[in-house]
Amino acid sequence: MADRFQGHDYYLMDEMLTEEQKMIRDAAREWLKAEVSPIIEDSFEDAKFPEQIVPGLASIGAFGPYIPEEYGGAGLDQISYGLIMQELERVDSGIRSTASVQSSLVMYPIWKFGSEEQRQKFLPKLASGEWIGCFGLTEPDFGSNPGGMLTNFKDMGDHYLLNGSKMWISNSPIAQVAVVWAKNEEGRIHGLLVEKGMEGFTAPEIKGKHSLRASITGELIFDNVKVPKENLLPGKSGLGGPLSCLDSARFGIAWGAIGAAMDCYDSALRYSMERIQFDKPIGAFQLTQKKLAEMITEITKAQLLTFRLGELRNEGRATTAQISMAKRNNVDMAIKIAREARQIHGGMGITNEYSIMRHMANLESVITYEGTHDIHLLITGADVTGIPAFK
Ligand code: TGC
Ligand code: FAD
Repeated sequence: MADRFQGHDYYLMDEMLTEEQKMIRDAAREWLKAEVSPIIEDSFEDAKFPEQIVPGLASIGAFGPYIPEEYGGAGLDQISYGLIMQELERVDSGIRSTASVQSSLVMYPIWKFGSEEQRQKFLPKLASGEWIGCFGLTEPDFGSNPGGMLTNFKDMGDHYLLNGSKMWISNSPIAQVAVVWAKNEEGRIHGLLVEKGMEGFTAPEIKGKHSLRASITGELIFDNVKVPKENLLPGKSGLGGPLSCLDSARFGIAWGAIGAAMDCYDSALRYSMERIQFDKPIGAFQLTQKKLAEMITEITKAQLLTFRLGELRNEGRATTAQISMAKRNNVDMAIKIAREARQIHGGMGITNEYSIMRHMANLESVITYEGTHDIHLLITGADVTGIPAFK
């Protein structure tokens, strides 16, 4: 079915965007409608990441939107980055995932913590999509608690020897480079750039996902991998390294979730005008109107929250806890809207003629990765009380 999506801007927030921000958003929307909407249901059904869209993703600035142009990035501000993530997730969370990982979890740490040689070697290839990257933090026994990780490396004089494994890694089977977080002999966490083809390094795919099927997910297995010393990220050690990357990715997800919610609302609004029951469009019934009115209210609140967060991030003032609040609120909002939109579509809502079930299934991953719904609540709780309740 043709992509008939129209954006929703109840509080005239476009007036707060610059001409450049609107242009970037509209260009992304147009490209996605033409190139990704027609294939996304098949990609989801086949559980296959559509690798042919990678150059197009690069062309709309989805890889490293805020990375400086000297490294191949688009040099954009944080609101532009957010708007691109919104447009990507409006079509599919898995496509946004690919771009989030590439930008905020691979390019960001290389840019922020890498040496100049590492920036020159990796960033332009990642920005153009010639290389895909992945980010290995989670382990089979350490998800919400990454600080407990077992993956480790030893200093062997002329190289490091890396052992361990990572689980649930977006893009890993197709990645040329993995940013891997591992402990040194003193137990201090560092980032290592592990490249495809290094002996002892494999990245098998995780199959059987009922969610995020258009994104490829895998493991990372390190069996005595010799990592050259120049592949250690020199600029940061400790859990704060990966956690600061998560700040950037979670910010993008907060915007992305608005895209998924808008798509569900847009579809439900149109369907409620076109579907006739009891001789009336179902949108004429109060119960349908209640659903639609609550959806647009929640979307509008999320847009305002997230726009302000974008301003704070542009000024370098957004806190981790503020980002957590937006990620948690917006993903929860989007999942609830997807469920309500599915009801408005009746039986048709469960089919692949509409994007609703795909969004709903995808959002089950989004509410878990990058910090679960409850972990983000605890981050807010710790922030307002000063008492961390994680342990
Ligand atoms: P905690 O003691 O709070 O902090 C440890 C050290 O890190 C520092 N820190 C930060 N630094 C920079 N930026 C931040 N946002 C930071 N947050 C904390 C902190 O100051 C401390 O530094 P130091 O020098 O004292 O060592 O850490 P904790 O072990 O108590 O854990 C806190 C908790 C639970 C909030 C954290 O571990 C957490 O966020 N857990 C959730 C894990 C998670 O989100 N994993 C995501 C994996 S990646 C992913 O899912 C990608 S999905 C693909 C896609 O995006 O599409
Ligand atoms: P657990 O940590 O075992 O949590 C299980 C449940 O326990 C949750 O409900 C959680 O909220 C709850 N819980 C845990 N601790 C507490 C606590 N202290 N208090 C209260 N409740 C608690 N990781 C990467 O590193 N890179 C990636 O690219 C990546 N991509 C992913 C892609 C997909 C599709 C998925 C599903 C996951 C991905 N992840 C990735 C991993 C993701 O970040 C983790 O799944 C997430 O952090 C949760 O970890 P877990 O699954 O081990 O759940």
